[in-house]
Amino acid sequence: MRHALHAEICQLSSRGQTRRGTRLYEGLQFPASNNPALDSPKTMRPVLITTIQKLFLLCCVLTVSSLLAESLPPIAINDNHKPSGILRDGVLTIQLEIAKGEWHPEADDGIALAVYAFGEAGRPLQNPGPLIRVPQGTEIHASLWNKLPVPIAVHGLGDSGSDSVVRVAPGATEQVRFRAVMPGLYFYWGASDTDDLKLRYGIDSELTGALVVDPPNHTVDDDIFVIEMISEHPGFNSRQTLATINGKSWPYTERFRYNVGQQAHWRWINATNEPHALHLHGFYYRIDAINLGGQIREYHGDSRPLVVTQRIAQGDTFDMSWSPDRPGQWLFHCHMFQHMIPAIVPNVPGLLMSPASSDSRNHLAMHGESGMGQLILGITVPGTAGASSSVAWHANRKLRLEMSERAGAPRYALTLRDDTQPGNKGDEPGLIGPPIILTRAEPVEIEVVNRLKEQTAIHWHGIELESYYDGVPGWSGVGNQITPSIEPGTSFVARMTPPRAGTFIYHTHWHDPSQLTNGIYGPLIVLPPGQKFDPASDLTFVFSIGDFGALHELALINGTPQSKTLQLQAGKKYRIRLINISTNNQGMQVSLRDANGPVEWLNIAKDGIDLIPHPGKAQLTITVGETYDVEFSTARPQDLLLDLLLPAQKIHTTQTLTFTAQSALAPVRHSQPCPWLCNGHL
Ligand SMILES: [Cu+2]
Repeated sequence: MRHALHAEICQLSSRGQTRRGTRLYEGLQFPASNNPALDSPKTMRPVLITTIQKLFLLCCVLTVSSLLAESLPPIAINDNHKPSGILRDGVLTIQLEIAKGEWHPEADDGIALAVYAFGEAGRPLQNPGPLIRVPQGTEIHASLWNKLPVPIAVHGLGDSGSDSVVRVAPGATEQVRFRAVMPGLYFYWGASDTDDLKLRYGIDSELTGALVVDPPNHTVDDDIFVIEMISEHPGFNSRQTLATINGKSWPYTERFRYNVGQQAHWRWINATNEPHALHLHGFYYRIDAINLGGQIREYHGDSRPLVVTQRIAQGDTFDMSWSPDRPGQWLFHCHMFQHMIPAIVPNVPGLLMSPASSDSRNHLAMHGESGMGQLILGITVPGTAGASSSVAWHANRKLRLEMSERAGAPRYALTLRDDTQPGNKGDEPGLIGPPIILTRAEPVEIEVVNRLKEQTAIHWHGIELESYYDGVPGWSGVGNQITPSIEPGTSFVARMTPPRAGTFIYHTHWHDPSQLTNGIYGPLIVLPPGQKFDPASDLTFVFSIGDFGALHELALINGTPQSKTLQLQAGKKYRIRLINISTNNQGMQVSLRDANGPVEWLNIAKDGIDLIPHPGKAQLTITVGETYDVEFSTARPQDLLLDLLLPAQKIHTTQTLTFTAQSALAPVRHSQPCPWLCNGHL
């Protein structure tokens, strides 16, 4: 049975990758198991120690002692608020140094790691490196002194957008001169043995600094964030990662406090070897500019994309603006599971500073009651608890979302019942959570009932609601009213009045990947008032990654790796909602194709925000936490493939969409309960 399944789902993964998938889940569920110190044999054979062995041991002890004695200069954390160098008469002079230092990615007295870092002559090393920030037209005179015993190639110190590289031999100093031509957000970075940012992963991964060119007469009112990451190997799918924002990992990242109505301008640099999916809880944000590999695209006014999740590829940067209109505790974080759990210090040579750090390594992996770590920022918007929520709250609509366990995969079953509709006992559970259909501006209460043996929490992704109902246990809320986790046998009532119609997601915010790979998520669809949901023309495809035991990671469409053919009508217009709620992926590609490649569809919404409808190739890169809505129709009967490709994981699955002339379409009957949305005919 499993062999047949394996063959049919067209898995491209080799055995090696499958085994890596195994480690993924072992690593995620039991982060400490990635720690070789903990994987050491529990029993030891008695050993007869000879004189030679004694001498050898002595040498080892001496070597370790000398390593322990290695004293490195401290690396200061750089919040990117203070520009470096001396700016005089249109020329910025800066003396940069590159050396090895001691870095504390968590508490200042917490775990210590030995990494390469940039510094400015006469000042401590910094992570990220010194901020170079100049007005447009400034000439930059930089010197680079490499104090390391290895050569370093420094990229990005050149005319805006150019990929200049300066190679600095061990002990040497090089001079660079360039002009800041184009306003925008850039960065410079160094590496010891690669010229490809995507391949940088070891102790040189913290060699990054921001480079900002301001337009004339610019007033600085922004925050600049450099994302850096050390991983156990270059390229995709590292399961041991230490990712940081401006040199710190959550909960030690900078905290922000904004008043209701205050404007925030944030600027992000991805200097890591993986893309990220940056998601804001509770609010939308505007994209002001994107730097795609040196090409800056600016947006103005209302043409700025309005999103809740933005993908940022390796080497790219983007600028965003947002303003809170409700008080509470909010998060901004990477939605890739691996980058929002406590770091697992990668097993790369030279990183850990002392044997004692193996404890720290364990500590680093296990700390944090909420189970969160790495790429997360916390935001507090002060206000009064319940000021707006409890006053005159009344919901005509009351839903119950019940979670229970079941045998087999997926491990969890979700059912929805509408308490306001007498006799509604809910449908049979599908492979993922049922669609929750809400109406814009209609207050609703959703009671989340936990019949699992473990805690959980549900986040209403993309919905602008009160912080207390946002679903991050131990964090969301206002003042002393903080969202609890939903304990086994209890329930939590979430209130919301969705202000927009569109495609959203509900998903577990409990930091255990088994919930996210076993069905605790589903589509959240908000309709305009007066509109009825029509599953025959309104199709939802939820893309995710499933935990199928022996088969490891499988790409799923609506909860299944083996989608049934979907019978549709030629000549009929369909709204298609595309949702990515996978754990990790790098560039999930979704396309609708015939034998010649992607067909055309009409792009109509992203993250629940209507776009000016525009036709385009039916091919999208969708990152974790994004939703896209498109419209599609075909005049002639044909078979099309909805194709889901996760290139990094090398996994692939498809669903056939058969368009038949209207008269030829026979009614579809199901002999067994149909998994939710699996074929569009509920
Ligand atoms: Cu990420």
